[in-house]
Amino acid sequence: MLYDQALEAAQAIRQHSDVKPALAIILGSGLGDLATEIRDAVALPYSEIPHFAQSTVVGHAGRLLIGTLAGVPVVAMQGRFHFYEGHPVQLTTLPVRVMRLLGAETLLVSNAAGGVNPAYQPGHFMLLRDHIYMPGLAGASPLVGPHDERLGERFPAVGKAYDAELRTLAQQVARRHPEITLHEGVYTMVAGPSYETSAELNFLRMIGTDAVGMSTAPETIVARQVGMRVLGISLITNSATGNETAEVNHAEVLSTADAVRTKFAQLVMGIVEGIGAQ
Ligand code: 6GU
Repeated sequence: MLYDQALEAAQAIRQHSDVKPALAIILGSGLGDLATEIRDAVALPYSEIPHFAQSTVVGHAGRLLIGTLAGVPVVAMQGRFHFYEGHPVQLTTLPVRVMRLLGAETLLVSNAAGGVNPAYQPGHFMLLRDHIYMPGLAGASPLVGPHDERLGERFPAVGKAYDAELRTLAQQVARRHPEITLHEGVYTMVAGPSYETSAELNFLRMIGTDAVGMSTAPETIVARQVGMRVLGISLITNSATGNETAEVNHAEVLSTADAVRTKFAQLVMGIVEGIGAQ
């Protein structure tokens, strides 16, 4: 059972650290650097955690860190599991259940995304106000399967999945850093791993997408099922309007992430400090 797997993983992790994290962080493509800011960190490769899959993507390290960030006890995933790697979606979100079992009550989830809103430029950030979960609408939800009461509700409400108070906090932090542009918008998750065609981008824009990526929505849904507050941040790595001259590629995604890593660290550190003060 999924719940027993999560429990076994949490118990194995507790053998290595007795820190009880208040906050869980998922670091997206190229954003894993923030992990170096975690103090007194215990780092566990996913291969050492029962039931964890392996992260197979360049730019994703594949380890769990437990320590303190800006004075707040945290558990952080440096690298995540994607549906497009061939893992069942229930498995890609298992770490969220595990981090909740370790004690985390809030999830800060980040990703690299394409900017569909024409005002979004590479290097800008976007807070997720809401999401459209394309694979989930079509049946690939992490909550599909036999129900076990220990997992949470069978039919969780996700209408207000992204916490308004945490978004306000993030906006306040961004205002202290004039070099950071922080939008707020709708993230659409597609399964990938191919990027979108021009026609698909047209469609995504018509349905209200501001940024498009290949992760996050299933993790948010599971986090809501287990009762966590969620803050989602996209780094806009490229413009995905369908009118651009050059096609997007993974190297471009990583190089934009690399160029803004200091801004991302400032934003997240400020948010974590604010969460610590709550
Ligand atoms: Cl343009 N599309 C998708 N699906 N994911 C992305 C992206 C685009 N840019 C970064 N990640």
